[in-house]
Amino acid sequence: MAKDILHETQELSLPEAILVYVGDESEDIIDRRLDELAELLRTAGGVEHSRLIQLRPTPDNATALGKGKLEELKEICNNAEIELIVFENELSPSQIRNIENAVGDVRVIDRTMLILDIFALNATTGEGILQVKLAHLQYTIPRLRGKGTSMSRLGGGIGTRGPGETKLEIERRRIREGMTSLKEELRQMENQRALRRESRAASGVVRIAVAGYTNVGKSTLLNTLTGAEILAENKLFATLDPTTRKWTLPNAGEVVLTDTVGFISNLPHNLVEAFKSTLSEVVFADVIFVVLDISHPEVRMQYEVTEEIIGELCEKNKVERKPTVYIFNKIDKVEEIPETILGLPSADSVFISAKTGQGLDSLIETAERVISSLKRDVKIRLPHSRAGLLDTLYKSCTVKSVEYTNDGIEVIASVSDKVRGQMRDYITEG
Ligand SMILES: Nc1nc2c(ncn2[C@@H]2O[C@H](COP(=O)(O)OP(=O)(O)OP(=O)(O)O)[C@@H](O)[C@H]2O)c(=O)[nH]1
Ligand SMILES: [Mg+2]
Repeated sequence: MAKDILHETQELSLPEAILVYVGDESEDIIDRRLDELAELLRTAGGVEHSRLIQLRPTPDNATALGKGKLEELKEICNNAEIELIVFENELSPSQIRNIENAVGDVRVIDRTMLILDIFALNATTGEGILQVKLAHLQYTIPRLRGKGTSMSRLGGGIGTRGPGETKLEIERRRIREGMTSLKEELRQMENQRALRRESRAASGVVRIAVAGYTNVGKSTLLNTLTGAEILAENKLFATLDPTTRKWTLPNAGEVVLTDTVGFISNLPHNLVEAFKSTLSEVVFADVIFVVLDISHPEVRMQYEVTEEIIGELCEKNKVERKPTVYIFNKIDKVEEIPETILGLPSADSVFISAKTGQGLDSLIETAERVISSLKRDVKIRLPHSRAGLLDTLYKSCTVKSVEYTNDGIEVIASVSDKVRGQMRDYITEG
């Protein structure tokens, strides 16, 4: 309910907008970037009015656009009564203010601010909302600082009036205090998350994380596989809060699947920081399902961004990259396998439609195969008469400790399902 109201006000406050790009990338790349920006705008409840592109190696320090283009922008805004301009480029606080001053009564935002807006709309749980708040505050502090410097420089002209220096100081302190307590609250939630994760790990149930670029169909897949009722819609970042559901496989038994927050290229740094606990769920799983949208022209970029983010998360959390199944989704939308996926992983990859159910058999088969090759810690007690089996263990798995006792040889080893089967009679735990 509250969310609906938010959506409505958002639609009212985000009317038609001009999308602006400054840079000198190729035409293709510019189109792609602006298409994605248009999708973000649509998700936030806005409508694209037109696009303005300025080809120049670097944005202008003061106004991002050059003089002529800025004039052009002003004219379009006046003629079409535009109230919002969204820059693809990251803008500094002073650039935003200068452009707003030059163009008139128009709100200027950049891609990061748009993404922050969408996150604010879509966060539903306590943790999600706190994470968004933190990201917002982290974004606000430098903006305030910018206002402060310009204030002292310009002496506070009309249209640049912000809080005075003292007020600004108070405001900044208030935000910093707010951030400290938010971080503390988040840290506690993160601890709870870690505890839940540990107890799941201890239970020995295989955990699978469903990861991938935003809007590729992760939630739809989870819903199809488990009968969950997670919101799935044609909007970016529909899911911000990880949801976990049981999934029963015919041969591998029960596993748990976790839906995760979608990735996007150039994920704003503030968001990565704020969402690091939720994002990290991906790399703590035993298996990763990387979902890709085979019908999307940018499927290769989706793949690259996903791999990059997972790699960074592994590094940050100091965990190994887990076995991965690549799921090319939305196969119902293409007539044949497109060339765009040439060179993308083909081992442990499947083609499916989460919507129609096509290909789910092969997903189940592949998942079971990957699960059965997973290694898990077990305790084994070998009778002295079977000491020879220790050799087998050394050869086929990772032996973590060996202790000779009167009752036999106590071994802790990380083993695959196959070895587990072979050692069945001697396993005492796990
Ligand atoms: N045609 C078709 N559409 C699909 C398929 N899977 C998902 N979709 C649609 O794609 C859109 C996005 O699906 P979601 O499941 O919300 O995607 P997501 O990856 O969870 O997205 P975020 O939570 O925003 O990151 C929805 O409109 C789905 O109906 C599919 O196999 N075929
Ligand atoms: Mg989702």
